[in-house]
This record gives sequence, C-alpha cells and structure tokens, in this order.
Amino acid sequence: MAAKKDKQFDPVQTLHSIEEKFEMFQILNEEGEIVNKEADPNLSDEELTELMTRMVYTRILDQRSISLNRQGRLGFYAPTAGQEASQLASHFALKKEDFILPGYRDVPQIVFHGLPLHMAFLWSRGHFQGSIIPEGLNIFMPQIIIGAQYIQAAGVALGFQKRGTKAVAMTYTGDGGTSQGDFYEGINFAGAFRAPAIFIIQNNQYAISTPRELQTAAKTLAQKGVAAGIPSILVDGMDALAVYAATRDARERAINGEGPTLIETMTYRYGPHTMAGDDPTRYRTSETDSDWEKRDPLIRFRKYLEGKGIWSEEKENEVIERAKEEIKEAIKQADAAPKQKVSDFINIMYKGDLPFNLQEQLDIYTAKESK
Ligand SMILES: Cc1ncc(C[n+]2csc(CCOP(=O)(O)OP(=O)(O)O)c2C)c(N)n1
Repeated sequence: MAAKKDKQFDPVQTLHSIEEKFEMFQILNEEGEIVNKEADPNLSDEELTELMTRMVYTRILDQRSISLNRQGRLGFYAPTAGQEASQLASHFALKKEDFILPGYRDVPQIVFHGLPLHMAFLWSRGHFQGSIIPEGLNIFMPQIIIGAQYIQAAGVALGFQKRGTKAVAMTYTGDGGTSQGDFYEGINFAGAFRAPAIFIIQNNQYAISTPRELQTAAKTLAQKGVAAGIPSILVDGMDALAVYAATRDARERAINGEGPTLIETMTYRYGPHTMAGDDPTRYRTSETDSDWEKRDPLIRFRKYLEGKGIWSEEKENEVIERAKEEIKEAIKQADAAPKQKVSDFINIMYKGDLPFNLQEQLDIYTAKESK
C-alpha cells in the first residue's frame, strides 16, 4: 500500500492542487485602482471611453426593457444589470468577423456586434422578423436551450478552421449551463480539434433559484476546462479590464491555431432571472445583493476613468439620454412591423412541398387571414 501514502498518487491531493491554481484574475479592484499592472491591457483613452459608454448604455437598456416588459410592450426578457463587464468587455475583444453564439441573457453583445435594436425587440416578442439575421452579421439569435450554443460554437469554430478563416466563435452560458451534457461535449470537441472557440461561463451565482454551491461539487467552473485539455481561467467578472484582457488573449491563441479557451467570469445578476415571475427575495438575501453591488462593474470603471480625467457626470448623462432616445426609436420601429400571422410560421419553416396536414392548416389559416 506504499502508493497510498505517497502523495503523488493521492487523488484528493491532485484535485486540491488543480483547484488551488484557479485564483481569480483581477486588474481593477473595487476602488477602481489598477492592482495588476503587468496585465493592464493598455487600452487607449478612446477605447476605454467606448467600453464605458457601452456598459452605461446596456444598464439603461436593461432598465427600459424591464419597464417595457411590464407595460406588455416586450415579450421574453432576461435582465442583465450587474453582468455588463462580463458581457460587454468580453465582446469588446472581438472583431466583426468573429461569430457570437449567445444565450438568452446576451442580447447586448449581439446588438453591439451590429444587430439593429428593433430586431432584438421583435425577437423578444417572438416575431419571426426578429430572427432574420442581416446578411454579413456573424451571430445566431439567443439560444433558449441551456448549453446548446456550446455545441454549435464548436461547430462554427471548426468551420472557421477548415476554411482557414482567421476568426473565432465565442459563446456564453451561465453557471447552471455547465451542468448540461452539451457544455461538456462542446468544450471537449473544440479541444480535440483545437478549434478557434472562446467559451464564456457567466457565473452569476444562480441558475434561476439554484445557488452555484448546489450546482456542482467543482470548486470553480473554470476547472471544468482542464478535463477537456483546454486553457481555462477564472476572472473577476465585475472587472471590465480583466474580462477584456482574458478574452483578448484567448482570441489571440485561437487565431494562432492554439485552440479554444474557457473563461469563467464571477458576476451577479441584480434583477430576477427573467421577467416571467421569479422572486429573487425567496432565494437571496439583501446582504448578498448589497455585497455584490459594492463590486459593481460600472462604479469601479467610472472611478478608474474619472481618475484618468476621461469621464464625467456630464458625459454619462449624454450617453443615458442617447440610449433612451435610441430605445424609444427602436420600439417604434418594432411596433411598425406587420402583425404576425400563423401562416407566416408555416411559410418560413418549410420550403418546397409541405406535408399534407400542414398544407391543410396553411390553407385554413391563409383563408382566415385574408378575410
Ligand atoms: C435544456 C434546458 N433545460 C432547462 C431549461 C429551463 N431553464 C431556463 S433558464 C435555466 C437556468 C439557467 O441558469 P444559468 O445557466 O446559470 O444561466 P443564467 O440564467 O443564470 O444566466 C433553466 C434551468 C432550459 N431552458 N433548457
């Protein structure tokens, strides 16, 4: 039984030593101070301002989307406040030619990739016009099936690799999503083929009401990448600079043929899971909420930019006003879309000959709708 005593062969020790390696990567602390100078991505003043602008815009979009949903003017909506650094700073490291495979909470990233906002609103309403992706825009509409986008991302990345396209496929899931089979299959496949993919896990601590601690025995979600043989990192998801730097490095590796990366961003959603009726006060305490609010991504980035003299209240108010104006316009545009017909669903789903029963239904609805 000598091997048992030998620490080298102790699986418990092996696990602990892997887990210990996953320390949280941070560049900007809660006070907006650089604490990891070597890792500072040295973004230009213009880039820093643009990133802040996008995060402020997204906070407003979230507030407006919640009230539009309450007024019955939007359909499905999954709140984003708290996750702006995880979402926008990761996207900030991408280029137009890169492909995004979002989950249902990741509307801001595809809007900043180029999806007209009124289309995101139509998608929320379940209107088919919201899912007709403009030519040349490298996105899929948000995935509702938890984890499915991880498999698709592996496929898109492999496609890029086979065509010799210098681009990456980036996808997002939540902490809960990492328990799905699709998650493991996606990262394993991409790892095996060294496909240029970036897998982001936005660990916002809850899968609806299930806390992260009950989700898995794994101490970090990032360490799940180890089994797939892919570089993995745990990042402070409230720190826009750290999220940006980690994603930029992942993109560089992918483009250089070094394969995929898994990034866990530690973050929090301030709002409910979706607007469909869950009540976060039943599964979270107000102390936990306020602990996380102190780490807010906008507060620390604002402090950092103000310290550099490149951000002000006046500037922020301009962004807020512009966001409100654009959201108002976009909802007007969404309202102007033609009322959706049942026949539309059948017509856009099938090309060519229809099965007889669907043809029957199409005839019935077409006749009804033409009255
Ligand atoms: C395959 C599948 N199972 C269950 C659901 C129902 N469902 C919707 S959201 C959700 C929780 C997801 O939590 P997480 O992955 O942590 O993402 P978050 O919503 O926190 O961003 C579940 C179980 C689903 N959409 N798809």
